[in-house]
Amino acid sequence: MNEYQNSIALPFTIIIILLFSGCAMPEGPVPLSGDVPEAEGWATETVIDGLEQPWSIAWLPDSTFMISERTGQLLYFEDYQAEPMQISGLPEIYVDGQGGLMDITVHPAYLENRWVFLTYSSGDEDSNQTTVARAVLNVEDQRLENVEDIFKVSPDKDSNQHFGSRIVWTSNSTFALSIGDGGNRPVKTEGVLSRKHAQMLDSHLGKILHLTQNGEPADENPFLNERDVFPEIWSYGHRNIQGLAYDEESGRLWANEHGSRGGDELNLIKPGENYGWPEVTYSREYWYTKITSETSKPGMVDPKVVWTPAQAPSGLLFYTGEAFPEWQGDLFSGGLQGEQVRRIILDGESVIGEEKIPIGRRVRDVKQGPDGYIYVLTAHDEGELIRIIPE
Ligand SMILES: [Ca+2]
Repeated sequence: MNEYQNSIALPFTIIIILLFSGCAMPEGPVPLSGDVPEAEGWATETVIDGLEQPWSIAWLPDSTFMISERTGQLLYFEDYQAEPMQISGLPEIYVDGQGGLMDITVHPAYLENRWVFLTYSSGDEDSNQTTVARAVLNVEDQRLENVEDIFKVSPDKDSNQHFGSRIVWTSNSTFALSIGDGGNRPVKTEGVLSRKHAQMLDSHLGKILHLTQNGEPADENPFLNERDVFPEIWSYGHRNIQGLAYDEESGRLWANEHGSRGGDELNLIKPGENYGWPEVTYSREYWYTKITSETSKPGMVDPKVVWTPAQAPSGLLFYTGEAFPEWQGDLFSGGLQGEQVRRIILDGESVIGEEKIPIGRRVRDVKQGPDGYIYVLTAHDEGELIRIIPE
């Protein structure tokens, strides 16, 4: 080792120690959740394989189901053994980076209106946005009809990152919709660092929105009559939410949220509240410098769980099924990076414990099937539908 090598070796060693020790992570009022015990009494079975980057699964009232693939296909399955049928009539989808065909959901009164809703990235690399489309599903012909873009995010952006894009129904005619902040530093939108849009109330980026089935702001939204504020906003200060769950009994809305490096969050969402990004966060830039030294501030809501190291959460379920009576009333949160599902044990609004269900593959979506089992989609090119059943 010559003198020059020696002079860079020591600082380099210190950086490596900091990177792997975790001791330089920001301190704050919420304890960091690292590894947790494994849940008991479950087993997994692969139900479907060969899916192309599946993003979401939704069942129709007759227990047939659809799976969206990010690369732009919507598949319909009559049962778990059947060959998939490709549904035609989709809108033109901008498939790039994190964008493409994303969430798929069935209207609560589907038997009356045959409506399905999907989220996708529209536009092109210079100008794109998350869009919600509503369509009538013609099952006989495997076709979408009367396809209508009922909501488009504003402003347009030119990155292929952070589309957010989960939908969860909050009543028979309204839904919450998560929208990402638009991209990592140094990505800008309309001349402003994209992440700063999360704190801007005249931008949909970095928000949870609350819409009617026609794409209008819902009646009870917190900012309906304020000047220069987008009336669709339900909560703000979010980075990128890819998991939303609604507890119909209590009316609680839960969201998991990607941090940058570490600092992923579980939040209890209340209307009008600020969840902090990027003013307060437990996460760091991907290259490890601080985003901010603050993890908490008055007027901003602390997360219920902070995942460091990152889970990269995607998919969130509030479980009510009969297959796992002990798990009723708990949340199940998928992890792309974590390659597991986290059981988050709830007592009302409090998190009282956490367990893991290792999957060993990147988890994109977590849903409860009509049979009460938990279903997991893995995000790979050769993605799978995995069923979690009692052992
Ligand atoms: Ca936050």
